[in-house]
Amino acid sequence: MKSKAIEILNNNWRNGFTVPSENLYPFQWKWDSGFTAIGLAHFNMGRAKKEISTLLDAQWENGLIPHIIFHTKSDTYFPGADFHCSNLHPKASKKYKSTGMSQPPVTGFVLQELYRISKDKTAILQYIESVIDKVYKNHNYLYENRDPKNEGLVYIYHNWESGTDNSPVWDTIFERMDSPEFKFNRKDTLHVDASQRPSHQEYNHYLQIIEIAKKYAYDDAKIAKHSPFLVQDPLFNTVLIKSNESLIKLYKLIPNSEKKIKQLKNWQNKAINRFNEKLYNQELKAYIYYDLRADKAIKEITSSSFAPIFAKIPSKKQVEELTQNLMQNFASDDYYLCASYNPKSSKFNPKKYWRGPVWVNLNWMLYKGLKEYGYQEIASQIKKDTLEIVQQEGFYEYFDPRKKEYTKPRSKAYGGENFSWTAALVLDLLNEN
Ligand code: 2M8
Repeated sequence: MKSKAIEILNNNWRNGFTVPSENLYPFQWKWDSGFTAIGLAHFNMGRAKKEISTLLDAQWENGLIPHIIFHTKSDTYFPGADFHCSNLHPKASKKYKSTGMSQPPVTGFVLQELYRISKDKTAILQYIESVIDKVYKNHNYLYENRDPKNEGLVYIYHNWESGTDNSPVWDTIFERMDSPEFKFNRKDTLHVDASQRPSHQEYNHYLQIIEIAKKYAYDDAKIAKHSPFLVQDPLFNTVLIKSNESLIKLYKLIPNSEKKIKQLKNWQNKAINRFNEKLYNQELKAYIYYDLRADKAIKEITSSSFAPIFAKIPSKKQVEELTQNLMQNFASDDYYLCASYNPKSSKFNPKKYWRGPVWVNLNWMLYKGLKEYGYQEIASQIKKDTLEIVQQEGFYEYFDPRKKEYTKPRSKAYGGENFSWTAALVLDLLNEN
């Protein structure tokens, strides 16, 4: 399994960065890049560093790190740089074409992972010193521009910023939108069966939100006022909090960092308190989403509802409730951990992208968090489930959570093949003692 994972990462390497999956995703994606660097670090630290440096090189002058960096031309993906027109923003990267939105800010905790994995702590610390301020600047951008009510929680303005693109959570937002019918040719469905991808109507909404952002030249304050999609997402905020914590730990190893540590701690305290106050739902015993445009909570349980375990956000009581919920509703004897959407809901679709399938990056985060809290048994089950489905099906993008399907001969793995973060994170799990 290890050698296959390395082979995939080698094949997906493109002279400075890794594509998530050939043809389906032919550019550099922000959070994919971070997860991939963790895998690369196990066999080629130079490449792991290069992956992160390339990503950070595309940072905008205002601190935003874009969600896609279009390093090369490709006609296998839509929408490309010409649709996004991110150069409408005066502080967009002049060096690279990119989208005008971001993705979960993984880079902080990824640097800490590189430090953990590296055998040469002096050399890796030297590297971290050379890039860490860019990551800090990214967090500063988020708190200054994505938190209009100064709550300590940042918003996302597009479902693509969440990383969980077509989660049923966004349905109520799209129902409120009156998006036009765009004329475009889908490219994703040339590579993957349409039943495993978002619908055409959903793409109309995705494109419409971008059109609105373009109308305001990607200005954050105007987006906060006018975007039909404005959400405090538990996953995005979890990742930011986890990365804050990593930056604090790493800055402690770097001289003259007191001011930044102080600021990070301020962000962190405020964020964790507000997160628990606003996003923990006592009745559902899970973290939920907040729709800032409608000014109300979206009470849905997804794998993101458990993600705060990764950043030590829940109290002991909350983590007990969360794990009971996870085991009762998402595990039982019938499902592999962890479905991306509540398997007991009528909208659960075990094959369709973020509406049900298991994703390795979410499993990896849950595994790490549960272990830290001392839930060794559930953590081990997540690791075992992850390795079992990949072993049986291959390094796919997402997997069917229904165990009984695995007794049948047809494929239970969906989306892109030879998927980079699946390979990278499986490699990380396999390299653990
Ligand atoms: C998926 O999203 C892209 C748009 O960003 C797409 O469907 O075209 C998501 O799973 C996202 O989380 C991921 O980063 C990206 C590349 O793997 O693919």
